[in-house]
Amino acid sequence: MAQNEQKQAAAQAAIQHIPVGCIVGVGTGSTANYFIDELAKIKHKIEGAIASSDATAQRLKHHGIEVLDLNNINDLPVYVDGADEITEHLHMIKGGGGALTREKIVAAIARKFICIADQSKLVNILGNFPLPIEVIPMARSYVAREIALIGGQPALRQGFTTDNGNVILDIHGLQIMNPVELEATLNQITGVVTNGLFAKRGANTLLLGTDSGVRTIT
Ligand code: ABF
Repeated sequence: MAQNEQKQAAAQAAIQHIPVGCIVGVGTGSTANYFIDELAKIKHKIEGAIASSDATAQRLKHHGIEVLDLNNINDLPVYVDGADEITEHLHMIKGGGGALTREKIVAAIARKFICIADQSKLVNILGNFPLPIEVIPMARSYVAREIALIGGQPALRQGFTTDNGNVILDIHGLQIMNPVELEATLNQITGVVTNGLFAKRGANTLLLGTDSGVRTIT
């Protein structure tokens, strides 16, 4: 199966995990886009969606799926999103698309996080994919220096502003042996809004599109 077919197969498999009548958290990226297209086919069976980015909100609305305000709901049964890297422990690097902060907020509220991905995303150790960090613009240089002190090589994502008006530093050169600890350490740096490690709150289930079908890891 080609990579896009693997993404689509994972997205199709996720539909089986959507309870009838519920509000669905929806992620960002090409794999999430396949999921939105599948969700559109069952839109009469859901109450609406929470979007993790402006781009996702637009795509949902284009399909006629109602986009709700997260502040007006108090229960989100399920969130479906992709990842840039994921381990068998279901720890992830996310944020390659720059939507990490909203993704992390939706993930925090969701009772169940289902990650959908093609087989290239499964890794033994996180860090080959540069770890994105969303930073308040005036703190950019300070945060970059702090990251260098812990052994990372930060690079400003050129020409990019997040949906929240901030910048992204992509950290290269990390081999992340303890994702839960590093996630907390990075959050302690003043000026950091969010980092792209989803370890404290990882995924509950991974639906991995592979050459031999969709593999489920829980
Ligand atoms: C989002 O989309 C991100 O957190 C991650 O950066 C990206 C994965 O994109 P794709 O599905 O296009 O590989 O889930």
